[in-house]
Amino acid sequence: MEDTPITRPLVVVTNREPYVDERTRRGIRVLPNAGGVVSALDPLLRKMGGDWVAWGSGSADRQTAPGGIRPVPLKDPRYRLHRIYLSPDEVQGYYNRYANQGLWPLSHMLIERARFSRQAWSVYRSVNLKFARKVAREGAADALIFSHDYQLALFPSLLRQLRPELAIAHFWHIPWPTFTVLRLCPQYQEILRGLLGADVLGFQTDDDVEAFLTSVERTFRHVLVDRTTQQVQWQGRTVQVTAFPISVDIEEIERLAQSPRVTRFAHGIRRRLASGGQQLGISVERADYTKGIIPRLEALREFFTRYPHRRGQVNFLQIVVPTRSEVNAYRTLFRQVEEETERLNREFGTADWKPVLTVRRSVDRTRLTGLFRAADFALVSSLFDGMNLVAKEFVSSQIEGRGVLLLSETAGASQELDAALSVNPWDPEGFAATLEQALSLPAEERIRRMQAMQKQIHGHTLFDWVTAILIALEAASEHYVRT
Ligand code: GDG
Repeated sequence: MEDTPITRPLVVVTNREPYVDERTRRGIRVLPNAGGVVSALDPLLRKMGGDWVAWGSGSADRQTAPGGIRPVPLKDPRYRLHRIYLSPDEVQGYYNRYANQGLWPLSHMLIERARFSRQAWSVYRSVNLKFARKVAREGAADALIFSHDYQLALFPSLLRQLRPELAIAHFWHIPWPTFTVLRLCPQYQEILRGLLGADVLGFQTDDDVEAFLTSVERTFRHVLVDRTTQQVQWQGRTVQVTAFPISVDIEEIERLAQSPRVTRFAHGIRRRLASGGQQLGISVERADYTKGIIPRLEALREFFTRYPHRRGQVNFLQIVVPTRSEVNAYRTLFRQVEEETERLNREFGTADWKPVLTVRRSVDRTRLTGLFRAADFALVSSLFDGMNLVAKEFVSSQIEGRGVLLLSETAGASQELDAALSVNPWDPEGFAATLEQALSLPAEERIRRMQAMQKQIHGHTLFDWVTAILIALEAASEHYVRT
């Protein structure tokens, strides 16, 4: 990234902030946000410098950001974090309700879970306007504005109205639903208009781009949509709609995976497994219903039923990180996972073996990388997933190439990682059979598959993702700067 061709000032805009400052009895604690979006953008801004606008959600956030600006890092700052403060009602309407109970399930095509209300919509709109006003006040004329995801769908057009000359790229991290599903959202036309305020609209896969272009075509009959160039002519401007599959910093992960600490940790796990002749499987995700945790437990039940010789041989570790606990559906899911796991363990477990172990909190990056390195297989069972970074992180950590990745065919990552064994989370019997196949794969075949996927990720890193979007944005917005 040192040799990044980007020279214009960068402003990143996200819902979540990269660092949350929390007041504790022992003073202020800085909590880095471990989500996919943030871990992608923080290293970039640290290298390039710039500004990041986000919701300040920490109890000590005001204290560490005099005038709303918090330097990052606090000592020897590399970039500025601009915090936007939201009232409890705003958080409820904009984030918990419209974004997380409406757009999130809709985009993952789990329509029975989607709830929309005009009241939540109006709060969603006003918070998007708050973000737009902040950037409009402070953004330099030649700045590249890079906004993100389903919480800020209206931001591009609201900012465009306030500052027509600004260059705006918006990246949609989750799937784009088919038009049949999209139109169930009462405000879908406004959502489309909101996004079309950008110069560059990025999606994870070509399927998402195709679904988005179809939505535009079907909604606005007279708008010109060019499938070859993937451009939409919108209110006298050209909107470039392109797939930019997000990725990971594989070199950094490899460095960490080979570090003495991770190596010691991973070897320790392997020694314990070898003494019992056992294999280790792993899954890691936020406790979100889109990740297919319950279907995966069903597949495991099927697996231990159909292949009884595997009982006592396979240890499965599921890391389930609490998330969005203000939303009912998430609390219910967390309980269901507990119940289903206990049931499975009661059914198959013995005095000295439990099929599934659960960790119910976030695990630090060093341990996580050690577990990824040591594991014999990983299960990514998403019902729908924009990309799924866990799949790419697992592959990047597999120094010995021993592990097999079982990857849901409905996760964006499956379009690139074609040497994974693909599973359908809706098909427990097929899932179980594929797990049996994975456990029986010879070592050379495992290594061959893993190396093919590692090569693929080396060719498309996180920095390639960011650079491609910003280059497209510079190109798309050159005329604003010239005129
Ligand atoms: C959205 C889209 C898209 C998780 N548990 C722990 C932990 N994590 C880290 C993972 C990974 C990130 O959180 C999760 O990213 P995913 O991509 O898997 O999933 P979402 O959070 O749903 O992300 C998704 C992504 O945006 C980026 O565009 O790929 O499709 O839904 O980095 O490692 N990290 C640590 N401990 C944990 O316990 N340290």
